[in-house]
Amino acid sequence: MIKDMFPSPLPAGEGPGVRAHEHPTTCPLDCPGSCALIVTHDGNRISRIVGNPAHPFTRGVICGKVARYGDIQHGPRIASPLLRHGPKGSGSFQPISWDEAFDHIVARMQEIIASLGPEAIFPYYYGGTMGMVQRAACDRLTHRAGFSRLNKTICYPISETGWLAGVGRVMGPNPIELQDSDLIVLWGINAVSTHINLMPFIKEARQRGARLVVIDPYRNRTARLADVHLAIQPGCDAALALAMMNVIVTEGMVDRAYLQQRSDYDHALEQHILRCTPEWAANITGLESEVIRQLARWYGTAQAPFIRIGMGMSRHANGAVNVHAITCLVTLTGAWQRRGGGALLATGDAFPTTDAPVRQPGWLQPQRRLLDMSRLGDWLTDTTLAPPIAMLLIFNANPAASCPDASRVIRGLQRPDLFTVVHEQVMSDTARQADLVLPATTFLEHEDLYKSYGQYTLQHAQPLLPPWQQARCNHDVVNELARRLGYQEEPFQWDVATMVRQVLQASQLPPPETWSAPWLDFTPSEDEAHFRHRFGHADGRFHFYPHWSDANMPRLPDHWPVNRYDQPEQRRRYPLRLLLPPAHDLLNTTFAAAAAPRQRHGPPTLWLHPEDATARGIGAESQVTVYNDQASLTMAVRITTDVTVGLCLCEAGYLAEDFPEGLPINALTHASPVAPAGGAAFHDNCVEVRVAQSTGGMD
Ligand SMILES: Nc1nc2c(c(=O)[nH]1)N[C@H]1C(S)=C(S)[C@@H](COP(=O)(O)OP(=O)(O)OC[C@H]3O[C@@H](n4cnc5c(=O)[nH]c(N)nc54)[C@H](O)[C@@H]3O)O[C@H]1N2
Ligand SMILES: Nc1nc2c(c(=O)[nH]1)N[C@H]1C(S)=C(S)[C@@H](COP(=O)(O)OP(=O)(O)OC[C@H]3O[C@@H](n4cnc5c(=O)[nH]c(N)nc54)[C@H](O)[C@@H]3O)O[C@H]1N2
Ligand SMILES: [Mo]
Repeated sequence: MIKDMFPSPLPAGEGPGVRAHEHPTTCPLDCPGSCALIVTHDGNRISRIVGNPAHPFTRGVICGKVARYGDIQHGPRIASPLLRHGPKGSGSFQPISWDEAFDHIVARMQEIIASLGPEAIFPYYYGGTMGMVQRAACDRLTHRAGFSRLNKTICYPISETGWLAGVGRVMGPNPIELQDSDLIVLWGINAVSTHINLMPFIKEARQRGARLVVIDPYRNRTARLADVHLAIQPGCDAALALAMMNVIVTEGMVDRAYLQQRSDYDHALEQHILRCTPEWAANITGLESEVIRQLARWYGTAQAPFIRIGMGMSRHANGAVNVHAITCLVTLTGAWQRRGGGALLATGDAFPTTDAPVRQPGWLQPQRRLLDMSRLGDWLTDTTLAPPIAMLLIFNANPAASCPDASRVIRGLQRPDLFTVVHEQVMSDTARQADLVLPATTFLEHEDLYKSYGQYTLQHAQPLLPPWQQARCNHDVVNELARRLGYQEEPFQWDVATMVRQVLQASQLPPPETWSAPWLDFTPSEDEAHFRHRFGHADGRFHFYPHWSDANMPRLPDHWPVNRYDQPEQRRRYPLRLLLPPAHDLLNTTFAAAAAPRQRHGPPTLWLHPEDATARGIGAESQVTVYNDQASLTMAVRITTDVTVGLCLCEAGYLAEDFPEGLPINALTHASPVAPAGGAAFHDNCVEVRVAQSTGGMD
């Protein structure tokens, strides 16, 4: 019956890897895997979610979070539009109809447009769903109406600018080639937690004798599996890469013919590398010079070394410079050329797709201001911003918890003159602060196309279940709002299925009915993926000399000491560095509102080295208060050598209600702009820690 309501391009029970009563779909979450899933359900409830064994990258492997997506699908959801009726943030709402909700929003929008102009309205979205149709739907309304535009910096641009500076194109060897590598370096990526699909390929390579090296400031789940874990100090990766380059030059492991043909390498650069000795880097990175030498020798003599660069390592003020330096190392030995070798950050530029029908860039009014999403707290609280933000329209994002300087974001959300609309599945920290909450469908309830950023397939997924209660999808909400504002353009009349087909047509791709599987494979040829004939820049060469748009950035690959910890005043007042990496059982803050994943994740806990604990009189049973200029948060402590002296961390994703202070973990992060393109330095924090007062002092 459901099948008739929601016809599938491949009827249930058909298609590669799929049996009767099983339905193919795609994980919509913001993760490089974009896993192909198979869902078993009875028309209302899902009973099983597994990876699709026939998908060339997923190969049946998915993470535990998504296997238990029922936690969200059938957990407490927003059932109907809700209008605030207590004070902001009190969580007190009354159900209203969709009609009333649209009337409220449209009346308020018209009032704001008339009094302050359309730029006073700021639509904000991010990673709740990565679907091409649903995710950015509100952009076409932004462009048509002239609202403030969103600069999407929160995740990717720091690493992207670092990668593009050298390579010029965002793609690289197929990650499946990890299985053909003889030296795998996971550099600032916690793959066991954030990209599980890499692990089977790595396992295969190791069975054939490959080594696994993990470069990460703490012993995370991935580091535990490694042959060697290098516990580098945060924000120092360029120093390590340069010192490895130094050893490779001095010990004659450079591929000079390749450098000459494919790069701008020159004598001046070599002189610079010769100054960056392992001893120099040891001082900066906290690693021993002999360890650096050994790693460089392994790297320089490996047949096919593959470096998977994580976005995590880029979340520092100097992140782009560090990513660029790693790609320089790969070029020095010519490792790019060889099957199983090279490096990968992301895959986006391999796709021939355009989302122009969804976002309608042609309607863009270029004079409209562009606001860096990572600085939302500033925009909401800056009294000089003209016009001020009078309405926030939030889709698939939870900025009250996921944005840096979260306490400022929350202060902003509590402004009495701000009207906040949040389209959500669950009562997130942001929804709680809203004036109006709208119920959103899940990926099991709406159609979409999914482009991956960690592998090379484009996937199509049909809805498998009817929308729960009154939930509506992003696409439909945006189109209804636009129509009520009087916009007549055709894209505002299209339904989701039409939009999917428009996107495919604009991308010169066939409609999904004609696909032989729920995916199309855009894996580049091996020559293209390994940049064998050219890199992405106009001159076809790899650029050791980056052309940063910000003149303050170093002209050569170099260690660039601009992080918080590099400022003596910060270091004096807040001597511990704090990392806030993603949690294994959550996805950013998705799942944090559901009971079972929350329980698995456990209460907020600070990982602290025994020496740092002793110096502060902190014992295993203590509650600790972690503080800096931005905030003060109380949590449990785990005293462990999984972190080095001077470093502490809390695996993130926590919500405001998880702390006695009522603020989310990102209250401890700062939102200073990151060069050259904006973004959030989530791991660049200095803090001090003391025993929490409520525990009654020292133990
Ligand atoms: N379970 C889970 N999976 C996720 C997510 C999640 O929240 N939870 N988030 C998803 C999203 S949106 C993204 S963008 C990806 C991100 O996934 P990854 O690219 O893996 O990035 P992170 O997990 O943020 O950080 C990876 C590691 O970088 C380390 N790191 C921090 N600073 C440095 C440094 O200066 N140098 C080095 N070498 N390492 C450093 C951290 O300690 C961490 O272990 O994961 C996706 N997958
Ligand atoms: N401390 C720290 N903070 C971080 C990071 C970190 O490593 N450390 N990582 C950062 C990164 S990489 C990212 S990408 C950002 C992500 O930050 P956000 O984009 O805010 O992602 P989430 O926190 O997962 O919140 C997404 C919300 O969208 C909702 N949602 C899901 N699907 C839909 C849908 O179809 N429609 C609508 N309307 N809503 C939907 C979910 O219920 C969820 O509440 O977080 C950043 N924050
Ligand atoms: Mo992300």
